[in-house]
Amino acid sequence: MRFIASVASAMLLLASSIHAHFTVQHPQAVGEFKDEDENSAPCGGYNPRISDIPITDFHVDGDAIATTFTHSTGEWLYRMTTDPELKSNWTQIYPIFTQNGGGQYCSPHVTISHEFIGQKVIIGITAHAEDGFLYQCSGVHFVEGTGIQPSDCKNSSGVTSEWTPDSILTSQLGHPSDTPPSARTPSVGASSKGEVSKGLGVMAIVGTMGVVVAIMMV
Ligand SMILES: [Cu+2]
Repeated sequence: MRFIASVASAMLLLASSIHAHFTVQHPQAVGEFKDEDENSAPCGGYNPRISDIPITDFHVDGDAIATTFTHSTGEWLYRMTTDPELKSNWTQIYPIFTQNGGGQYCSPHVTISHEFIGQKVIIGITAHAEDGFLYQCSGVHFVEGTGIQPSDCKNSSGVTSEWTPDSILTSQLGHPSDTPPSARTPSVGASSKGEVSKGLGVMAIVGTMGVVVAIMMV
């Protein structure tokens, strides 16, 4: 009996460690950490209001972002937004990279444009792991200067990283519906734009007819 119980608890422990995805050490993550909600955008099952959360000073000339990853490989995107609703305006603040090897990873010198000094924003830390996108957020106040590197800003042994263009992660930036079409396709001329919208109109009509036919058939 006792043997079965200890095996069961060991398996439970193993299962819980497998599902931890990742945690954030710096800057302090906001909200209660909920493992099962970590795949929910933008912050892992939590919608922080910048006025209600702990805020950490983040030095624009270089400060640390540190995480602990339970997967053996994945891509990372650090982003930020000044949108209080956290719905749009996500801007990349560091090159996307691949982490090989699980465990601690620290980017000691993430820099921010000086135009944001004095602002309080949400930094989003997003991982693209084998089980999909995973999200955490931190509330920061951008201040002048360079931060003192925290003592736990280090990589676990055997962890390596390399810059990776990850187009799937890039889709987590901005917000497509907030971008006017002209800004999305600056090279399209006025006349061809007309053709495009005419084409879209036909597609919309065909689509509507399809729906009507589908309804009639039901
Ligand atoms: Cu995971």
